[in-house]
Amino acid sequence: MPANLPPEYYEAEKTFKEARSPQEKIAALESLIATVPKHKGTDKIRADMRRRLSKLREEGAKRKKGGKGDLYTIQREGASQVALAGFPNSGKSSLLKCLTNANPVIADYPISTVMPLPGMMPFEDILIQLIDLPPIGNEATDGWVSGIIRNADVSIFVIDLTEAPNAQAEFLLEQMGKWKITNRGILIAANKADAPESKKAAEILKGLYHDVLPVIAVSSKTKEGLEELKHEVFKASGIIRVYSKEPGKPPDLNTPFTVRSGATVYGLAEIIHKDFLLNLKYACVWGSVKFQGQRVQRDYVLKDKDIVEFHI
Ligand SMILES: Nc1nc2c(ncn2[C@@H]2O[C@H](COP(=O)(O)OP(=O)(O)OP(=O)(O)O)[C@@H](O)[C@H]2O)c(=O)[nH]1
Ligand SMILES: [Mg+2]
Repeated sequence: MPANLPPEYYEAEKTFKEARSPQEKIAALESLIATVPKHKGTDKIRADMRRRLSKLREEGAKRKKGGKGDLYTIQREGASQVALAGFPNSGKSSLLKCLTNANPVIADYPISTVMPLPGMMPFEDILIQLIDLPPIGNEATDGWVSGIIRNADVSIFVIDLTEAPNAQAEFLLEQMGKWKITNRGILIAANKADAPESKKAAEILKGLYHDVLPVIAVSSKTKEGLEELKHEVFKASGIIRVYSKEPGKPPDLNTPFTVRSGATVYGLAEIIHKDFLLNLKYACVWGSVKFQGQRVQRDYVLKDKDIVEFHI
């Protein structure tokens, strides 16, 4: 970390890290740039930040031009984006309501959901975006629904344990195959586990599918299985949380960086700051290492909840 950055920089950096929407990010980055003193030693940092700012502005402008189609695309927020897919009445909206701050229509008639609705699900110290969708198998909506599922990092198949669950799972997997949606995080939330016949149905479903994808029995009525579901969603997202630390100071455990699992110290440096990337001598890591605070090379593969201190 360059020695000559003022304390306001670190405050502003924190706000930037916490910014979620593109508008918030742009505003926070503008404030961050303003805190960097202008001299030769900070030329690189400022140039890098200005590049990042113009990229964010370009992305914002592109999004605005999107027009009508935008109704059916959901802007990414949080650490990962998760689509809820399933048959009518399987309980997608009920799960969204249990797990997030959103307030969807829940009804005992089919196709009560007609538009995509996002909500933010807290998982420990991060937020994950869930998107409620109309049911699969409806010609009028399948086009854009499949688009949202394709773009998401993870899909949850919400299956009603009281209505031929095995056939639902088979149909949904087949449909994903037809849409060529493969090679991504998918899991099954076997819903309505509170119903009398559900225990046995859940066991059969797990027996059929647990080699292929996680099957979690849940109930939005009793809240059974919801914590396990959150953990599995996090795992399927393929991300880890890492915390940064300045030499001689305690780590900032409030605002994790989320990076792809398999990311190295070098990869993290790339995300945090170009300056780290160019001048990195070594890093110290707490967490996954054998000796806490151990020096590691730049190709060290980070694990969830590691704390990283960069030395430049
Ligand atoms: N017993 C029981 N009923 C549930 C559970 N979750 C949802 N339901 C009921 O199932 C019905 C459908 O729930 P919704 O959440 O609207 O289902 P949906 O999948 O969003 O339905 P569409 O939007 O029409 O596709 C409602 O009557 C809910 O009260 C559950 O865990 N247990
Ligand atoms: Mg619904």
